[in-house]
Amino acid sequence: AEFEKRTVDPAAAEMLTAAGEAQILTSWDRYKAQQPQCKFGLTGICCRICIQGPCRIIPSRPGQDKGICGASAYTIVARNLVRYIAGGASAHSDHGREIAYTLLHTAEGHAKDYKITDGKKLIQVAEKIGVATEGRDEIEIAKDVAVKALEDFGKYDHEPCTWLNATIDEERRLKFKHTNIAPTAIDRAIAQLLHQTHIGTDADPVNIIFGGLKAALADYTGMSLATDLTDVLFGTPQPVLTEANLGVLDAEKVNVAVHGHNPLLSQMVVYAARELEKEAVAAGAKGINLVGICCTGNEVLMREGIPTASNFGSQELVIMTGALDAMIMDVQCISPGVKDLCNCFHTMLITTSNISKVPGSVHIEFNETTAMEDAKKIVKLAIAQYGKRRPERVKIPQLKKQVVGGFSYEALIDLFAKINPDSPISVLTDAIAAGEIKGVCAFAGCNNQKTIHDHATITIAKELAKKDVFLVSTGCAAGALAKAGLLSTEGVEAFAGPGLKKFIKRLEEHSGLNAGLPLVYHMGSCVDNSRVARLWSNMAKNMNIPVPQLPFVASAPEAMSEKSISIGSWVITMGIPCHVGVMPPLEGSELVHGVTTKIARDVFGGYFIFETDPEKAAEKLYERIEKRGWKLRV
Ligand code: BF8
Ligand code: SF4
Repeated sequence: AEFEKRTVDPAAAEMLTAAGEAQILTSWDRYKAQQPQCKFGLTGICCRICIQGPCRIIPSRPGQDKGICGASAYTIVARNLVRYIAGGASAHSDHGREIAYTLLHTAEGHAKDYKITDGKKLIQVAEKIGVATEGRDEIEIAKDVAVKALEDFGKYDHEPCTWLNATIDEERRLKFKHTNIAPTAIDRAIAQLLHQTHIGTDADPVNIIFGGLKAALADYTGMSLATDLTDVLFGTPQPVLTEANLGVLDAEKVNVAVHGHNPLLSQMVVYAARELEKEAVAAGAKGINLVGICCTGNEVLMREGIPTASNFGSQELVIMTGALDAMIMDVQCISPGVKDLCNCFHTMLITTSNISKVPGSVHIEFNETTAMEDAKKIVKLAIAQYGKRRPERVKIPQLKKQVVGGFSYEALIDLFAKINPDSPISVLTDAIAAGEIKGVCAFAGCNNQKTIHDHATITIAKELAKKDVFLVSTGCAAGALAKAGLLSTEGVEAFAGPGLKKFIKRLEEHSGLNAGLPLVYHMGSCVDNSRVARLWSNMAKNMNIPVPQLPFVASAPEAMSEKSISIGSWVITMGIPCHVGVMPPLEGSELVHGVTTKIARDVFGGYFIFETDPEKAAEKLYERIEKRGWKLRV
């Protein structure tokens, strides 16, 4: 019963009990040990930007109502907030840059293990960004597309980034121009934001926030090109049947987890594991069982149907099963605490990126020029590790749910086209106009120890489904929904309201798939929130309204990372209300809080809704959907 307060995932609860009995500490214990957390930090009024600090603001105390340099609470809160965006945009866009380099090197023949898998997508992307396609072969086009992508990082003209400009409508183009927040180069927007928030540069909180929004749109740019080019290299996801939760581990096979974000690695591991199946059998196993954790797990779930073992919050507990032979990590959201768990079991932690190492783990540098060789080396280590597994310590919770995933924007459109081939998106927008479904909510983001693991995400999704809201998801939110069975037809039966059920069943009848359609549509990893943006922009276009009038909302019920803050920030900038279920550190300034929740609404139409109670959050989100939908129907 105690663990009910920690997680609503029964498999995670089982493993937490086991960890408790074995006196193995996890992030749950460390969260507790951190209490109480510092109020100055929690409300954003601790400044450590220069080494005169830390300066902590007490508004009521003369002299301490400002930092040593004279910075007010609003300056400090704004600076701290936008520096998260700089961090998030760096992570997402650097990921995008690696994909772009690999596409370039593939076209130049230096990355021989990669190829252009989706030529159709390549042509579409080329046309979108103005690269000539007529009479040219794929390699030439791919090279130009990759160069254009790389230019978005550092071009020196004053035009907005190509991937941004090509994917927004005229109304937003003008809005971003008038507010001067369209980035001209991704790296510049991030570097400029760090400059802007250096001691003694910008003290104006509103100006600082607008600088933050420019970096957030740089984040969007990097994500959009990452999704596009990954689809070109590995294929655009199509509906796929798989499973989620710890029950996907197989006691009789070599269990290998890919963890992190970069599909350049995880996709190669998928290929390598297929080739090395026989070696696993020679080692006494029944084969290789590849599972995913976090977003790289989402990447290979979407394209290859690789099952999900866990999301961010329960990553350590995959090792707690005693059945994981190797955890292969690349970058982002890998808790260093996994190494402590590995030390208690036979699990080998393998790092692969030169910017992402963990002391005591095995490092196999992964290079695009030797990708397959590297991936095989890694998988072979996992196979060798299998022999060290201690069967008496294996305890796999027999819990898993079916997942129907793979809903890229294209896959959703294909699904709609079965009903209306002339205007597929109308299938969705007509249903909204008719009131059959009320609108769309996109779930994104993480797990956060400040919330009960998976609880808010699942609760809000169920509430909105009941009220006939069409649901899509990405990232670790999708992981939470997957483990709860909401990415399967089981979810439709249990939770869809009458209108939503009718809508999904109508799609299902025409789908031609050999599985029922899910309640929530998995659109991919966190960078794939670009797919979600594509969905709302094409819905708005089809309905002939600007995005801020669309009954479309977003929710990050368990936001945690800097990346989730940068995503949320571009989401509101695009005109979408965005709920966040964890209070970010900005209560130390009424002004900054007001800008993100109110002023943003006047300027962009999108704004943050901070609400830590999931039931209330669902009500607030629904109210926004209703209001926008109602305006459309009168
Ligand atoms: O990019 S949802 S915990 S894994 S940040 Fe991280 Fe958050 Fe998960 Fe993916 Ni996204
Ligand atoms: Fe203090 Fe100003 Fe330095 Fe921040 S920048 S630590 S408020 S002196």
